[in-house]
Parts: sequence; C-alpha cells; structure tokens
Amino acid sequence: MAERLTLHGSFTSSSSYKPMLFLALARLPFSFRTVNLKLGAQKQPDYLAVNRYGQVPALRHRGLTIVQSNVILDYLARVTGQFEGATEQDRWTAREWLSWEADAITNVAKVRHYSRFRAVDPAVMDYFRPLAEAALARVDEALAGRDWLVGETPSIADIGCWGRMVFMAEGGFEIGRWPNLLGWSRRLAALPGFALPYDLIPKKDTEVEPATA
Ligand SMILES: N[C@@H](CCC(=O)N[C@@H](CS)C(=O)NCC(=O)O)C(=O)O
Repeated sequence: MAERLTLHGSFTSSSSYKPMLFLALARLPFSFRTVNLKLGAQKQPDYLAVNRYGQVPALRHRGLTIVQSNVILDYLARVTGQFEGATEQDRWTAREWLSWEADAITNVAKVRHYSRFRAVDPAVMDYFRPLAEAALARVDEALAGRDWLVGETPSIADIGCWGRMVFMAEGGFEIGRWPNLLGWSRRLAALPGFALPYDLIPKKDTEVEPATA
C-alpha cells in the first residue's frame, strides 16, 4: 500500500481488535497510536478532533479519517481487496453481517463491559444477557455446515463478528456452548497472522512491521 495507515485504538477494546486483526491477517504495516481509555484520553480535544464520538478505533489514511470499526473494515477491504467476498452478492452479504453485528453481537460486548469495567444493577444484566446469547446462537446456527459466514473464504464478516465477541469469556459466555462458534474460532485462529487481542494490540504507540510485509 502506497501510503502508511495509522490506527488509533486500545488494547482492551473489541472495536479496536477488529481492524487490528484485519491488518494482522493482511500482513500490512501501520502505525499504532494508543488511546488510554482508563485515563479518558478518548474524550480529550486532540482525540475528539480525530473521532468526534470520543471512542476508539479511528483510522487515518490518504488524508482521510475513518471511524466506526465496521466502516474501517469496509474501507480496508475496499482499498486492499483482501477479505472481500468473491462475488458482488457476497460483498453485500458481508456488509449485512457487519450491520447486524452492530445491533446484536454488541450485546455480548455490553455484558463483558459491565462484567469487567462497570458494575450495573443485575436487572441490566438480565436484560442484555439473553440478547447476547441470542446473537451468539444466531451466528452458531449460520455456521452450521460451513466454514465461514459468507462464501468459501474468510471475509470482513468473520473478522467483524468474531472481533466483537472475542472477549465473550470475560462476560461469562463459554464458547464451548456453541460448537459451530468453537470450530469457527479455531479456523480463524489457524489463519497466518492471527492473534488474540491481548497479544495483538500494543499498549503503547508502535510501528507495526509484519515480517512478510
Ligand atoms: N460503534 C463503535 C463503538 C466503539 C466503542 O464502543 N469503543 C469503545 C471501546 S470498545 C470506547 O471507545 N469506549 C470508550 C468510551 O466510550 O468512552 C465502533 O464499532 O467503532
């Protein structure tokens, strides 16, 4: 890629993991800029100038600023041609999964967030946990008899859906309850360049230079 990418993110963030995983699997070099969520760096004026929502991640490339993790995945797939669907229908279906995951798998991330970072009234958990389980069950069902969510190869649909649910164990969701999810997670883990968030996302600003880039 002619111009270097810069990704702003945090190592505890599933939304940051999604583009990080894409870049790792695509073996792309990039500059990582850490945003310390614990210190509230995401709400400081210099970062708000990058991402007006005061959240991670944000991607900068070719003078563009792209925010929202699924839009970043869409952008990366378009500019690299990697993890795109093989057909026009597959490309739209992959984006359909991304839009759906932002409605549904997000509930898994919410339960994990409330379990790990912010205690809430049990009634809040009682509301979100079944929604999260329904989302996990839907992905599990979609993977019955197939390796990937769309077509015959991994796509941004897999990266986006997996990335959002990656911390599920921290929310008390044991992946073994959903056998197709478990098999899919193992296929993802076998892809060259794959890593889990705490191994993949740096805790400080880093120039990432994949060995094969
Ligand atoms: N819809 C956004 C969600 C981003 C998001 O929720 N980011 C969290 C970390 S996973 C964050 O920055 N939280 C800090 C805050 O909201 O102050 C996306 O997919 O990029």
